[in-house]
Amino acid sequence: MNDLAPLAELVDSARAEFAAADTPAALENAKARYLGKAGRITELLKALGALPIEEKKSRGAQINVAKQQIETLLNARREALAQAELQAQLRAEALDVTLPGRQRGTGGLHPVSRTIERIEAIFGSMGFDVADGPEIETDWFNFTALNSPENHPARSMQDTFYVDLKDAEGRWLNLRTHTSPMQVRYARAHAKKHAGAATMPEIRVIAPGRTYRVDSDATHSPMFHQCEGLWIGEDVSFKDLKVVFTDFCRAFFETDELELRFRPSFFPFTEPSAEIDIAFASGPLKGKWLEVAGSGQVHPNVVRNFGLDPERHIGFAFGMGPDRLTMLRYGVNDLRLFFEGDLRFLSQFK
Ligand code: 2NL
Repeated sequence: MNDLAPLAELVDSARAEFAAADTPAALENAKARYLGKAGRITELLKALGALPIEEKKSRGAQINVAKQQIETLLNARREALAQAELQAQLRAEALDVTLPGRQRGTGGLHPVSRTIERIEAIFGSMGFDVADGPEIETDWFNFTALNSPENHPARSMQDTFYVDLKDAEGRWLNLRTHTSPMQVRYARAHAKKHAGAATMPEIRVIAPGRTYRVDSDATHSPMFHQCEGLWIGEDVSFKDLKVVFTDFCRAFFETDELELRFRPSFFPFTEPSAEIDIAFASGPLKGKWLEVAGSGQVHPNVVRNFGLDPERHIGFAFGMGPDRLTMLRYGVNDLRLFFEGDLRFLSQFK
């Protein structure tokens, strides 16, 4: 009896079904149809029981050969599907190592911060300390100590930002309108430290920082910067102010070719007072007088509020705007650009 032909066909059809199975699950289903409990090979083996012993042996051997061939086909297909899955995963996770790396942007100092650092370095070289302190001030430090009259317009809500908090005297706190209150704090601490001593070291300090006024246009920002300077000693005069400020301007603008003009003015906290103008001898602003600072001899009432005797301790003070100095130095004509935080503008100063 030749039953080999149907067995060969069975192996061929298993090969075709395994090849058609394109997922491991489909392959296991196909396997069940041949080798499972009710699979075709299993059925054939079960049927052996009814045959006589000699036939059972030879037929059984034939079926087992077919069974082994099908198992070999199954394992080959399993291996092929596992390989295909691995290759697909590798393709999905592929990295292109030739792509350029992600850039990490470099930061930079704000142009106004650069100006303040330059101011600190220049005055530092002349022996000035740098002080900083609260941006929310009391009425006394911001106005009264600086000889500002009780009814001065600067104290009005139209000019000054008030905070919904009161100090020990029941007066509203404000956002400091200048950095002078910090110098008052510094001078008072200095005077207290040396109280009772025969001599007191000079006060030489600058106070840079944020200041606030109710004002907003191309040349005024509600938040702006100020840097004030103070030099108090026993014989510090207006002449010293002229020397110090001239040296500062030459260092800051990196030229000796500039003129300074001290134009009489008025501030409550100084007497006499002067606006300081400069004019460059060359460049785009040649010959044009530019106002860069206010200044003067510290008013005796203010010296008294430092806790010092104005008959003994005298000196000068000045105040300037680092924002305006930055505009002058870089030729920027709209102050608001500095405070909008647009990196396309700011990164040009790195
Ligand atoms: C201006 C005017 C000035 C001062 C600021 C000052 C500070 C103390 C005592 C006396 Cl503690 N004066 N500062 C003096 C004169 C002018 O600034 O126009 N700044 C941009």
